[in-house]
Amino acid sequence: VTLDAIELRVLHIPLVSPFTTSFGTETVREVIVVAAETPDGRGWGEVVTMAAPLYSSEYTDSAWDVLTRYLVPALLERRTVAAEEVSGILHPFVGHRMAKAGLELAIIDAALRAEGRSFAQYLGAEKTRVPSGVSVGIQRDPQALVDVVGGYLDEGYVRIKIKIKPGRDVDDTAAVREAFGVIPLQVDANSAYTLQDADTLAELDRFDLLLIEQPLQEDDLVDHATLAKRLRTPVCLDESIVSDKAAADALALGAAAIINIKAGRVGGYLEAVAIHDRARAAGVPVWCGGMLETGIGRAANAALAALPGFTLPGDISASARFYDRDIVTAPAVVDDGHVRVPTGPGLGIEIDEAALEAFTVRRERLTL
Ligand code: OSB
Ligand code: MG
Repeated sequence: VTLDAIELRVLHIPLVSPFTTSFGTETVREVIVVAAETPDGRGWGEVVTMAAPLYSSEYTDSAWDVLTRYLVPALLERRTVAAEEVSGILHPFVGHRMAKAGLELAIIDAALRAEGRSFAQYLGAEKTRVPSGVSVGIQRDPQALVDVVGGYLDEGYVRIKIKIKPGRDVDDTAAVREAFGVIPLQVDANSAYTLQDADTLAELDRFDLLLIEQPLQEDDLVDHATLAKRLRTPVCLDESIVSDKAAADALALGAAAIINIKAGRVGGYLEAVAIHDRARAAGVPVWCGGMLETGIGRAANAALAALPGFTLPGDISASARFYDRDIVTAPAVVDDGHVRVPTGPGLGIEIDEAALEAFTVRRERLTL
């Protein structure tokens, strides 16, 4: 596509309820939206950084800085870029994978809209709808957690993931298991433990969980492999899988029996497909993670999750699980436990310009 300009915005979108993980509580989703302006129209992307560097080293202002000073100028200088060239052009800049991913998505969307081709088809999707799991934050106490989980089960979610942290693990998991029986259930620690906690984590074995997600730190690949030998529950990595190379290393070490794929965390949807392909060849199941995406990222995730190696339900929930008002005209819904894979050109979404404006707290339009 030919790039006329790239517009960046920071949005503040209120959450329907606070979202608490082992690393903090969010009440507003601060997110960067990217619009790639071309002669044929705009393409949309979303940078999934959070406001503070608690989940990963990136955060809103680091992404804004690297985008405005380095990444966007490098693309604008080329004037015309193919979607598949973006990661190579941005490769000299170390790290900042979420920033790169959001920018790449906007270019891919612009290119596919011009071609009239869907993102799902472009990625190699094989399904028309994907099973919908929900990620449930830490609540006031186990009974409150049971109440919230019950609500999501009533809405049709086919898999429950609960967030855990030290002191809020075994009892919370036991409460959900006792209340609902043999539902598909998994836990996510967001790096809150160390190898010293192996005995506590082994207590979770009795709940027959689908997996335990990211118990240890991002760079603890060897410790994850050691922990995996002590647990019956399969170890799934999220934070640690920052690239296809990291995925290769994790598989070689036996650090991951399952991989959570998030395009932002790995630097883009094309890198995400590479990890999918690698895991599939190795017989390792993958599922699509989430980052409280707006309708832009949610549409892209649904397409990614429709690839054949995504054999476990992802964190692919309805827009209404997080937002009263989204920035797309037809926010994702859960129907019979599934979300539809968009079929329109590009991401197959239309931006609700009024909502976009209403949530914008910062904007900059960059040109050559
Ligand atoms: O660890 O999967 C995670 C949200 C923000 C940061 C990290 C994580 C999450 C979630 C929410 O679990 C997933 C979703 O968007 O539904
Ligand atoms: Mg996670």
